[in-house]
Amino acid sequence: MKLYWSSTSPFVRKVVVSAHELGLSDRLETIPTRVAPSKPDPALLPYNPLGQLPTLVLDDGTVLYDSLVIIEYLDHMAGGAKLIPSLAERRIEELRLHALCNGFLDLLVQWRIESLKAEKQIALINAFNLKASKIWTNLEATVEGLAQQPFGLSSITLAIVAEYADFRFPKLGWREKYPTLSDWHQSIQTRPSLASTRFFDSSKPQ
Ligand SMILES: N[C@@H](CCC(=O)N[C@@H](CS)C(=O)NCC(=O)O)C(=O)O
Repeated sequence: MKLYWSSTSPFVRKVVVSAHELGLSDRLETIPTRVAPSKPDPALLPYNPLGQLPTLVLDDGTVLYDSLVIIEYLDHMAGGAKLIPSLAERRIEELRLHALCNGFLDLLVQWRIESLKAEKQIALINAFNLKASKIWTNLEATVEGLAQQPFGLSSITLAIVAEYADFRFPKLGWREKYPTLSDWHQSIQTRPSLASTRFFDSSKPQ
């Protein structure tokens, strides 16, 4: 399977960490790809008209996106219900928490794009700040319950929120403000799936 990949994409990382947790990482051939909303990659568009990463091309030519669909597919390949529970109540809660964490990743990616612009929209930055503080507070209250659950889709996505915030927003200081979340992340960050897939900026020397 070919995975259109970038070392800085939190959505790609969800897929790579999930594959690792499921014992499928050696089945992924990664295709390094650079995309930005203003710079679609012409080589990716024939597979994914959204021009987004991650995109997975199966050996029979079937194309899958986005990250949630790819993870659901990998979970089925591994026997099912390993990362996403099958029973309705647990499944819905897992998907809701994933939606919160994944929406936070969307916000953080948009925030970074905006913060790199010469002329920033202050109203947008203010809205990002407001929503981020509400989301962190919600996650701080939720994480103790999450720690009791198997390490699945929502835990993976939350771990990536924490690491993406450290990677792209090192001055945010979220660890001091949200200590339960920070302690949880410290307790899981040595998992091989996370330790072997850290973010890195390929445009800078390692
Ligand atoms: N909902 C998608 C979001 C994917 C996404 O936003 N990927 C970014 C890279 S971090 C991208 O491809 N951006 C380029 C674009 O939107 O044109 C997912 O979960 O896979």
